[in-house]
Amino acid sequence: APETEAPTEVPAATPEHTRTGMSKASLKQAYIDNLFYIQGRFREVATPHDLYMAAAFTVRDRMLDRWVKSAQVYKTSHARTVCYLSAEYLLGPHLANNLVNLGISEVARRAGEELDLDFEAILEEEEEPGLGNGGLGRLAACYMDSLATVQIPAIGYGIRYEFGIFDQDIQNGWQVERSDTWLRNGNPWEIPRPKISFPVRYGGHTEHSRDQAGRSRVRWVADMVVSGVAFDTPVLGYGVGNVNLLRLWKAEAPESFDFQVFNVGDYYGAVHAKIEAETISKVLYPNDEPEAGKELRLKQQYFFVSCSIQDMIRLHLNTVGPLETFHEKFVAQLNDTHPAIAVAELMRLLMDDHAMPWDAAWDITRNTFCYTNHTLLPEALETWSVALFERLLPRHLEIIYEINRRFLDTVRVRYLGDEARVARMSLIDETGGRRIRMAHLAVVGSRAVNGVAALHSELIKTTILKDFYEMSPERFHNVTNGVTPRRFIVVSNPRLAELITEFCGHDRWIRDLDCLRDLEEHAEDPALQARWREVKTAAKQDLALWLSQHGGVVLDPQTMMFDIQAKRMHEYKRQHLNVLHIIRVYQRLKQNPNLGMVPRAFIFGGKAAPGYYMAKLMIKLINSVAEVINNDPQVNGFIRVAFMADFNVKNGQRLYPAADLSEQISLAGKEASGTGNMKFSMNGALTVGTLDGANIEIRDEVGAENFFLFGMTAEEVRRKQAEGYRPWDYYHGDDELRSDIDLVTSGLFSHGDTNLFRPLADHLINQDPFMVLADYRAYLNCQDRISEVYDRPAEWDRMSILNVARMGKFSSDRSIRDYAERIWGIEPKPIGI
Ligand code: F55
Repeated sequence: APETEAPTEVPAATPEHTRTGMSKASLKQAYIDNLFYIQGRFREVATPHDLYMAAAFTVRDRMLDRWVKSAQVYKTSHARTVCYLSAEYLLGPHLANNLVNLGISEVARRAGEELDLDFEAILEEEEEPGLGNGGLGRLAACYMDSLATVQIPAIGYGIRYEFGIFDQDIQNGWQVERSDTWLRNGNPWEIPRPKISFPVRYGGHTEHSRDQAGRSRVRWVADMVVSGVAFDTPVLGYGVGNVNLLRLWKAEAPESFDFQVFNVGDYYGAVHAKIEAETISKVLYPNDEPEAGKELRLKQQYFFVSCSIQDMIRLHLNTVGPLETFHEKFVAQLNDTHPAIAVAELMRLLMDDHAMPWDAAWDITRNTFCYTNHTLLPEALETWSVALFERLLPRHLEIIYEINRRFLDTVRVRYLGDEARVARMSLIDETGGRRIRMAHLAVVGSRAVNGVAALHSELIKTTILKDFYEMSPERFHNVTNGVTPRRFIVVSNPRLAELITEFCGHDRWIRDLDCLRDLEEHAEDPALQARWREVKTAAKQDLALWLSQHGGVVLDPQTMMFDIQAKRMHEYKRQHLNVLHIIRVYQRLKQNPNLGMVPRAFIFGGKAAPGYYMAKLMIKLINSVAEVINNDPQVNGFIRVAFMADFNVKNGQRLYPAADLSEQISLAGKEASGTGNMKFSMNGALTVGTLDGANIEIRDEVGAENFFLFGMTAEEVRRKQAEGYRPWDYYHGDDELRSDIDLVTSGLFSHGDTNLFRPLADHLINQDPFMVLADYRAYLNCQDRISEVYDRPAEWDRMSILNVARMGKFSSDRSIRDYAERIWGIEPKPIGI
């Protein structure tokens, strides 16, 4: 009888793509079906957006198989899991990336061709989820890709902002912000989980009492409650069966908050309360520095942290339990201090909701969290006023006070009589208004602390966390950042990927970036160099075409060196140093039109925080200089300036492949790591850079002779600042520098207005906190050397090949393995395809 027969097995010989619906024929059929059944369209009348949605659903369907299997394996094997807590995920478009990670880019492209689809146009149609500001948010996205690829069970927790980072327009040279409506047309990559939702409370007061056993218990009576609902996005590993989870929380008014129940007769008040709840996940704060005193920002942080910790506890109790082993099941990585309130929240949940005594709860908490610091800039260290905390999170304030009391007792015992040290280390800054130091909370509540590049991790120990390092040096680590080669080579630079594959073996290097070393022995091979140059020129052509269609600047990809600085606009990143170099070249050309220099396109991209006046003025300056230079026939055959509007992940992917020169010119000691530096170099750009952040390690890897170094070291910077830095002396001591700065305020770039750029110039001459003037001469000299080398193509190409060949270290797979081995103590859980 049929019932007794063994289930029909798919014969092992059947190719994998046929069994899993990934053959060309099944992709075509699935696509047509999705277009019809989900979008309700025939091919003939479908809009570009319909065509994109059908492609997205076709790909998503093919991820679900692996996703469900991963979830099963993770659950039944009680796998130890990493929870990455981050207020930001700067994901970038999913479609192309998921095709690559599924291993079906090629077959999908062919299926598309047979359906007469414009593949590139479909990819273009996707609105990227820009749920982050810059490096920190993009790092979280790279780490999600690598966690899955190196097969570590992980959940990324964050906020499902309805509006991500603003879209940037340039109008009359100024930045104009437009709101980012990425969800307008629906998001095919997420799966709403209305049943996975948690209450999050704010405000009110606490009530202290004792239970029957005489133990003290605390009840927090809040005066506002919102509900966090999970939205899940699967994250594929490359070439493996592992699929991890990105779980983002959306704030809603809880059902119990319904009109009748709470607000009889106050219809308006009820709707207002609902809107107030939904406001919490409405918009990403567009600053890459903390907003002082913004209540909504603290609400956002607590909102996603509380949902995430409640979810972790639920998962733990559903599987292994009991709560005493929570830290064996989970390790939670704090992406900077934005989620640091998690320390107090886990304590609260363990003690108040699960009746655990303080010591046991503290043990678990401290063994659960690890903290990554991303900045040394004092103004970027997050603090919250005690008053705000008391109003919003009264119970957490009590817990923080108690953590602090116990912690400071250990400091006092360790350093008898050193009350100055106690004050420095306190979680509460008592100088001025009382404020909670979130970095101190993160350090005290964590098992491990790390910086994001070797120099940065060293500087942490001697500056902002010096006292903590002295007390427990064994808890301090370095994990140098990395970026994913899937998105930043394979997806964004397919020509280069193909060329690399010829030398480094298909697939191998994409999973193990150290394999790029196989290129090294061919670095001087003229045949490879010629093809290398073709690949670069083709990418430059793509970019030039795109720029000419968006903004109108015409660049010559054949003759011009593409010199690119793309990153958030910030004084410490010194985009104005780059501008001073442009102005110097301009003046030289004006003095001698027959200079015979190497033609250059100076390309910029980057957003300024909407309230950061100086950064916005730098954008205006770049565009103003561009206008003059690009329209001056005496020079525009040699130099052109372009500002790419709306630098985001998608647009970044157009820039990295096309760069000859990568500008990484921050003042030494200020850029914690940088990650754009890695993306450029991996795509064959040479770097002009200071000894800052990961530049140092990039230079160590690629070789000092293949890196254009200039400027002071962090130590020299420290010394000069201690001696008293006087930018005024540089201004008066260097005729060319003075003439370049004076040209900025001469009115040449501002239609005669000598005041427009005055704040910028004055700030440089009088304060210059990031020592632009001190590094100016070294930078110019270095740029001259660069031009000379660019004039010798064989030498340049050799250097470029060696850069790519030696960038293996900067794969985020390596970073994640470092975390797994040195910090998390977690093993891969391989899942086959
Ligand atoms: C965002 C919000 C706040 Cl409140 C503060 C900072 C940020 C932010 O975006 N920071 C950021 O991007 N930091 C960068 O992190 C990168 C990843 O580690 C580093 O490479 C980079 O040096 C650092 O500036």
